[in-house]
Amino acid sequence: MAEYQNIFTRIQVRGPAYAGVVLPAGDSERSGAPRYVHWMGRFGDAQLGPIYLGWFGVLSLISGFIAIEIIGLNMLASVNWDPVQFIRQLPWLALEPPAPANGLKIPPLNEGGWWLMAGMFLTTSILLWWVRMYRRARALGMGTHVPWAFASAIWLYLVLGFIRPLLMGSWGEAVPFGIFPHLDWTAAFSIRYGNLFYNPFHMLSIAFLYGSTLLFAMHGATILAVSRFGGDREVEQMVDRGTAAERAALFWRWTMGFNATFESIHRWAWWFAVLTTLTGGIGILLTGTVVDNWYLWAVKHGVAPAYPAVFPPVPDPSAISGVSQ
Ligand code: 07D
Ligand code: 07D
Repeated sequence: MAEYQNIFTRIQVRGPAYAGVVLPAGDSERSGAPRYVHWMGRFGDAQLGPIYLGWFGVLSLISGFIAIEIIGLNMLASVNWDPVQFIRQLPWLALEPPAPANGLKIPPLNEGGWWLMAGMFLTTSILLWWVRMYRRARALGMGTHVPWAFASAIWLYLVLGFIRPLLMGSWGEAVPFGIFPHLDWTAAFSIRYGNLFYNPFHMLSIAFLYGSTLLFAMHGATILAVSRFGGDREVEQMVDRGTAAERAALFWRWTMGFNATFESIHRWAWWFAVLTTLTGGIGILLTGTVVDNWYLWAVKHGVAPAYPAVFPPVPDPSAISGVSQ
């Protein structure tokens, strides 16, 4: 028997196409005859379709399209409608939120109004996509773990672009659309509020983010390593622990003294991923609303040492004149 090596081998199991379980009355039909695409099978499942769109899906795609259209056309306008410069400069182009002085008023289109409109459409699109995910999970009789995990990401997104700007009383606090501009915003935000590293919720978010990658690597590797014993049939190994699960568990008990189970590892993964954006959103929400300077906060609470008296006092950036308030 040829040895089954699977670091690089991706097997493509191909049975008769399966349309899925019967959907509840009132749901629209799935569209498209199933096809097989070899190259899709290299990365995921080779079966393409049927796809379920439904009204929430269609409306979400329409609003997402409008949002991208508004962002793209504004960026194109910013390079004088020159398509070559648009492509060349794309990573640097931006659609910026209104200036801080505007507060929460609806600004003229060219002074942040387009940003507000794009944000509304993008948010509508994301929320409708969430509803679609929730409804599809229910329609299939599944748990709603995926939509709730997505909700955690949406929480951070809403805090960054909507909830916190509302609390701060200015759309100008929100994130611009654009690839590098949103990185500049991230760096500026950290500096403006006294270094985000000292925000304990940023610390927690980082620990969960790093933890997620570690867990993902450990879990993916473990399952691949025992798939020659049928370990990739994870659910069967959960309810009826076989030699694959025994070996996988023993491996981790040997190497680190503790092992998750075939079931619990997925709960670990779910919680780590979900907590990354959940704690992150809390950290951003507190910034500027409850805590104005994380470094000074950390000094006050004994997390960071104060600079020795030989240095001049550290000014609070918000107190420096010339900085937008
Ligand atoms: C791999 C799944 C696929 C998703 C992809 C992203 C768009 C944006 C729109 C040009 C893991 C699709 C991208 C639809 C195109 C326009 C207008 C997910 C995977 C491939 N960021 N961020 C990126 C977003 C924030 C930060 C990349 C979105 C915060 C840093 C991409 C949001 C802060 C770095 C991107 C968002 C922040 C990035 C790769 C929303 C703090 C990078 C993303 C909606 C959290 C990295 C040039 C990725 C990079 C990067 C998208 C929010 C920080 C463009 C949609 C405001 C430090 N971010 N980001 O792979 O290369 O995600 O930037 O909140 O270094 Mg960001
Ligand atoms: C953004 C959730 C929203 C996304 C949604 C997706 C579409 C596209 C496309 C289908 C990512 C919508 C999708 C519209 C559809 C297709 C193709 C999740 C998002 C709904 N930091 N930092 C974090 C680190 C520093 C700063 C989190 C590390 C500096 C700010 C994470 C370092 C400064 C914010 C993290 C570091 C700074 C963060 C993000 C190191 C900059 C945030 C978690 C080693 C100088 C965010 C509390 C995440 C946050 C955040 C990591 C450094 C600023 C753990 C490792 C000190 C302003 N940072 N950071 O999952 O939550 O994001 O902070 O230096 O807002 Mg940070």
